[in-house]
Amino acid sequence: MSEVVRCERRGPVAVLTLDRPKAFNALSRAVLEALLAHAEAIAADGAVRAVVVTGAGRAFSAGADIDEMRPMNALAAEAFSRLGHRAFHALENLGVPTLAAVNGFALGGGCELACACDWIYASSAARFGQPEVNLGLIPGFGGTSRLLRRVGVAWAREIVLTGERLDAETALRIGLVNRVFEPDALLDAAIRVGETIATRGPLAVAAAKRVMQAGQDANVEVAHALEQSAFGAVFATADREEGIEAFLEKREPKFEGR
Ligand code: CO8
Repeated sequence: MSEVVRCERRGPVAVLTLDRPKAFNALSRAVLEALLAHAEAIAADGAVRAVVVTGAGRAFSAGADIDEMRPMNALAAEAFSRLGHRAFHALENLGVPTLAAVNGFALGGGCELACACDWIYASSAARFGQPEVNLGLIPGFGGTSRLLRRVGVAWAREIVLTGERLDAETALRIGLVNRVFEPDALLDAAIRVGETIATRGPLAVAAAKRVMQAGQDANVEVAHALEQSAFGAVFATADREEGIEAFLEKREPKFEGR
C-alpha cells in the first residue's frame, strides 16, 4: 500500500508530503496517524533541523475526509477531532521549526494543519478557507484557536463564519501567509529556509521557539520570566561559546547542539 504521508530527507530538512492527490489530500484517520508517527519519529531524530509540510497534486489538503466522517456519530466525531489535535500538537511542539508550503487548496482541516506549523509559505495558486459551516460543521482540528491567534479576531471570525475562500494575496495581506512564491519555486524556497535554519544554533532555535510558544498566551510578566531563564540556559551552552568566538574570529560557527 502506498504511503499516505511521505517523509523524505533533503539534507537536514524533513519534507512531509500528504500523498492522496485523488482525494485532494483529505485528512483521513490514516493520514492523521501517519502525521503523528512522522512527528514522533522526527522528535526522536536529532539530525532533522527543520520540517516542511506540503501536499502532492493540486491541494495542500481539502480538509477532513468527508467520506470517512459521514457515518460517524457524535462520539466517533469527537474521537476523530481528538486524533487530529494529537497529530497537529505533535507537529506544533517539535523542537525544530515547521513550515507549511501550501501548494494549492488548504481548506478546513488543511488550513488548520497549515496553522499548526510555525509559519506558512504559499504558492500563488493557494486557496485558504474554513468551509465547515457550509457542511453544518465547525472547525475541529484547532481552527477556532490557532487561526485566531495568527490573523486576529476579526479576520478569523470572517473566515470561519462565512466559509468563503481567500486567495494567496489576501492571505499574505492579513498575515496568514509570510510569503507567496510562483508554484514551481515554492518547495525549494521552503527547503532553503530549512537549510538556513540548520546552520543556526540548534539549542537556541529550540529554546526561542519554546519560549515564543509558551509566552504567547501567558501574561507578559510570565513570558518575560520564561525568556530570562531560557536566555540563561542557552548562555551556558558550548554552542553559545562557539557562536561568539566564531563572530569575533570572523568565521562561520560550527554548532554541535551542546
Ligand atoms: N474529503 C474527501 N474527499 C474530498 C475532499 C474532502 N475534504 N475534498 C475533495 N475531495 C475529493 C472529491 O470528493 C473528489 O473525489 P472524486 O474525484 O472521487 O469525486 C476529488 O477530491 C476532487 O474534488 P472535486 O471534484 O470537488 O474537485 P474541484 O476542483 O471541483 O473542487 C475543492 C476542489 C474546492 C477542494 C472541493 O473538492 C471541496 O470543496 N472540497 C471540500 C472542502 C471542505 O469542505 N473541507 C472541509 C472539510 S470538514 C473539515 O475539514 C473539518 C475539520 C475538523 C474535523 C473534526 C472531526 C470531526
